[in-house]
Amino acid sequence: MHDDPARRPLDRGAHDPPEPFVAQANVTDPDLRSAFEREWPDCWARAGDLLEWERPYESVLAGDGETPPFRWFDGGRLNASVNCVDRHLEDRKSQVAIRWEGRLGETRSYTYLDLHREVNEFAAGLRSLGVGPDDVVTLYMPMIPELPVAMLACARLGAVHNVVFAGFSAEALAARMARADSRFLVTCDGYYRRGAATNQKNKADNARISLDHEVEATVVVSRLGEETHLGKDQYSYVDLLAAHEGARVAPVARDAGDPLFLIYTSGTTGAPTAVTHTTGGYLAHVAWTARAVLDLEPEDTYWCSADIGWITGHSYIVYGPLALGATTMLYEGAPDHPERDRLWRIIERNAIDVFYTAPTAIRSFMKWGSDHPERHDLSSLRLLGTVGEPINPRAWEWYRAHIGGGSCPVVDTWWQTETGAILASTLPGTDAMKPGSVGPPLPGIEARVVDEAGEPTPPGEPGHLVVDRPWPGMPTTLAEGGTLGSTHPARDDGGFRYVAGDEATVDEDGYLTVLGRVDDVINVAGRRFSSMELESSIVEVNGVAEAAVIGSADDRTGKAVCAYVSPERDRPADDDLRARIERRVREAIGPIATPDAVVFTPELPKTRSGKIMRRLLEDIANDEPLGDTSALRNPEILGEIESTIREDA
Ligand code: 6R9
Repeated sequence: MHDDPARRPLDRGAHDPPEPFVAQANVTDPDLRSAFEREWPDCWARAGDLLEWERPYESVLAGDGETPPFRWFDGGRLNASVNCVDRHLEDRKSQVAIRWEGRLGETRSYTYLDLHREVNEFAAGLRSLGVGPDDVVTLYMPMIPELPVAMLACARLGAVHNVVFAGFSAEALAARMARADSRFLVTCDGYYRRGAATNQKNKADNARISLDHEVEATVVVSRLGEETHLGKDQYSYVDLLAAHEGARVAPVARDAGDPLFLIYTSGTTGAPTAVTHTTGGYLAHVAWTARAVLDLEPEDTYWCSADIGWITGHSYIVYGPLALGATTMLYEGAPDHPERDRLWRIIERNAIDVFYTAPTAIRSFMKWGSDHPERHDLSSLRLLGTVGEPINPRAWEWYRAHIGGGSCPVVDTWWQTETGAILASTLPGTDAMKPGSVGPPLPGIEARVVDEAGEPTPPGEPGHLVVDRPWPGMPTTLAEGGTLGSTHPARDDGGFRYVAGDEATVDEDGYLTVLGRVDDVINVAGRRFSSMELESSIVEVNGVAEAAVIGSADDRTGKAVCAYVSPERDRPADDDLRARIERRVREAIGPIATPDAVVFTPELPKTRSGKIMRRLLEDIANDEPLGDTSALRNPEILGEIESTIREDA
């Protein structure tokens, strides 16, 4: 795409796609974006046609594409489990579909044939317990193969799954079951966390007791292999499979717009809310992006290190890779157990082709040092991806050099629980990569940056990231014409607009840089700073691993910059480091942004999916009562930070 020097992005540090990669890439047509533009919305047939339909769709998008309801693949009927399992039997029944590595180092592999058998048997089991189309089945399990099996078994029956992250409390589980009116639960006896066994069944029982409605059936997977007491309406997973050995369940054909699952948003800024994703539009969108952005092919062994409890795991551990017939890796453990090279060991042993992870993980890898990946042969890797937060250019370069050996493209993919699938990213076979920028909107996606009045911002000027056209993976609320999150700034002409709640800029090449959540913008004396630009300048300082920047109340400037900094391994957190941080911010951004306070902390507070929770740091800095901490993974760090601040004061 950038052979013509005039079209080459001017930015220092841009990387062209490596030639050996391009030679084999799934998408290499430099004009794909304009083809999508010309053919919109029919261009999305490229996604729909990756699926097997029981009844073909009549139109890619019914109606004028401007006014809801938006019916993607209208008239089409399909079953998601057929698309992720049955249809691969002909060509690759003996190929591994799911390869699992447990916390204690155990491994298990399911071929597509194995997966087909177990999904059918479990679907038969669920059906015998009364599960039918549109019933909501809550799945409360760690990263074990029974979780994707249960998801696909629900899909086979036309039931709607509701995965709740295994680390959530009984109370959080109960709230999510109550809101979904979910009368079926699949859980496990327990699982290992940091070397110790946790009692998951206990949490599930407590949730059940606190619910106002009755739970008709609970299925318990034995992960620990110990004797578990099963009460009334409780069933053992293996017994249920045995009772339905060899059973075949006819897949229930669903309308393209019928729900496949519901899932809760991550809740970095507000309370988590549920969104529902569709069977046809969602599956087509995740399959297409897994193919075009992650470059997946059926021969690939692919690993996304997210948890299935989050949207990333739904879309890019389970549905995307399995729809394409690839081998998807499932890892139950922690990245630093027993050693800090655990992930690199897994990549080496399984010859992983494509690896997808989050900036928070990459920052940890940097903190732990490059000697860990250097001890392993990572040459099987062809492409790297990242998702979840803005990635600082320094972390991006580290990832490319130390994990990708300098020869893998790195795709920085922007999307959300609400969008279901990737909406913005470079296409690795055609687009130059700019570290820190996610790249252009995907073909067929009308993502843009607008100001408070709703008008497109000039290049480099921050504004609201919005999506001005429907997309196949959109959730049912938006498809039906409802709203999600903020509706400001709306379009003048009243046309479709989804306001993503992120702040972004766009450059002359149409590349988007996501700066962070709109709520995390800091206004110092009338100048708006994004957390991302300040944090990026701080992590450029030698010795800094991670930083989170928030605004603390200031009489003079309205807000003052307060930086929480976590130093690199074995580096001192001293006045010298503090001075270098202040100097760097002054140089990179300007004196007005110089931090008023630099607080050192061994860790930053993060959600269970690894996103920095700046809202809580803001509460601490402003001496306010802490807001909702239920989404936090490391609540104990807040107390430490509070006492550090008080000692310093
Ligand atoms: C998939 C997922 C969504 C929020 C989103 C944005 C942030 C995700 C990003 C990114 C910068 C990227 N985000 N990808 N920010 N660059 N490549 O993470 O979904 O948990 O709902 O979070 O994550 O702020 O709005 P979800």
